[in-house]
Amino acid sequence: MHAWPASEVPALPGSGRDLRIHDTATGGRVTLVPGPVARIYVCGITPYDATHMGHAATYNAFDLVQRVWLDTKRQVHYVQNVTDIDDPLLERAVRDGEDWTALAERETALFREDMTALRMLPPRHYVGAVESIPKIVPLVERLRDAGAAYELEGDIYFSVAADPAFGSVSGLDAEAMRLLSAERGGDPERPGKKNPLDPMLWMAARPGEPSWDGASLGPGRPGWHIECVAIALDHLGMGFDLQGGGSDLVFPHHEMGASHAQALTGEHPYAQAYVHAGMVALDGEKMSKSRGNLVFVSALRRQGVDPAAIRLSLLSHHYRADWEWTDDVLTEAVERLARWRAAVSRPDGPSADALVEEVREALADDLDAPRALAAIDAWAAAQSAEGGTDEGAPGLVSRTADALLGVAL
Ligand code: 5CA
Ligand code: ZN
Repeated sequence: MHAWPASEVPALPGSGRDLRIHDTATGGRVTLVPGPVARIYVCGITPYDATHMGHAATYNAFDLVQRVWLDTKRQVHYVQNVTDIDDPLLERAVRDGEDWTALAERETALFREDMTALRMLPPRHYVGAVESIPKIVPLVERLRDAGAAYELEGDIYFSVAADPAFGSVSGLDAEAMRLLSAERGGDPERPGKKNPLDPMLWMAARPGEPSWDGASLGPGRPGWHIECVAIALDHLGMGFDLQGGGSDLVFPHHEMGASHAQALTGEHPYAQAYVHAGMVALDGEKMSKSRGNLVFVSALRRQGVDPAAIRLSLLSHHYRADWEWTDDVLTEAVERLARWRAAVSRPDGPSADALVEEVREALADDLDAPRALAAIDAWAAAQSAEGGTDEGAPGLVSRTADALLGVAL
């Protein structure tokens, strides 16, 4: 699959700082010190509806990670998937009497447009589940042949008992896992499983549903977690720097993904850090395609909202916080954007050297975007109150907002 075009990232004077970020697995901060090429995998969309503010907030968080790394002069090898075959996509296609491939292609195209408008840096590899099936099948066969997977009425399940480290990503107890598994695509009630939590790796073909050649597995389609593992191992390998997604993916998705990969390779860990963005809500409930309480990026763009203001709305919340989308959030962002643009449009201003360092430090400190915004707010306020004589300052502020926050002034 192709990704979307990259916006330019201006170089800043001096050099960036290493990222200290909250890791779900350890429950504390870790300092990530990647090699010259930082490796990140972020779980992509299931394309059955348009990009909502919750998705955008999650991708914003991991875009900041990339920008911090680029500022340290590293390259970034970023991989993202598209879950272009899964139950919710098929269910929506049936509901709307639409071909499921057409639905997935249309929504993926809209996602690319939204990401481009928001200046989210594209992944180097943007990979669909369907195109990955030839990579997934041999992994499932290997797990089965190693005794880490078993068959149940034609379906193949992963045995969580095969990974001694199972549970170390989420740190949840068995009961909490069971509840979340039932809520998030698992089938803990299905009789015959070795452990109720065991997730499906390969689903045997069902009448009326699409299926693919699974070699010795028989015709069917891939489970959700093995999809991301196959793509991440193919493009990044074990021990990559950061696995990202929203906090709704901690369990089962990222727990199971880590276990699949650890059982396959005998190595630990799958990722150096597991990083999760908070959930964005509307009217008190998590924004989700299944609930339908959505504010779409594309709808705001159609209404003429500047994408930079949408981006500032996202940046005004800490990525780990759960927060509520309201009209006021957007109104404040529109006002902030106007203040910043007025401040950088003058030929000179107060020195911005300290501001660059403050924004760098804020982001390196667990992606504290609100603190970064406050630093630029303070510069803009000083510019409007007393101005300054530094001719390079307005340009430097613009480049800082663009390079580190993805906001074009
Ligand atoms: N395709 C899978 C991941 S492999 C999936 O979860 N797709 S999704 O379309 O449901 O979500 C895409 C990304 O947005 C995931 O990282 C998910 O955690 C995140 N996300 C979904 N809803 C919200 C929300 N309300 N707030 C913040 N992030 C969200
Ligand atoms: Zn995923």
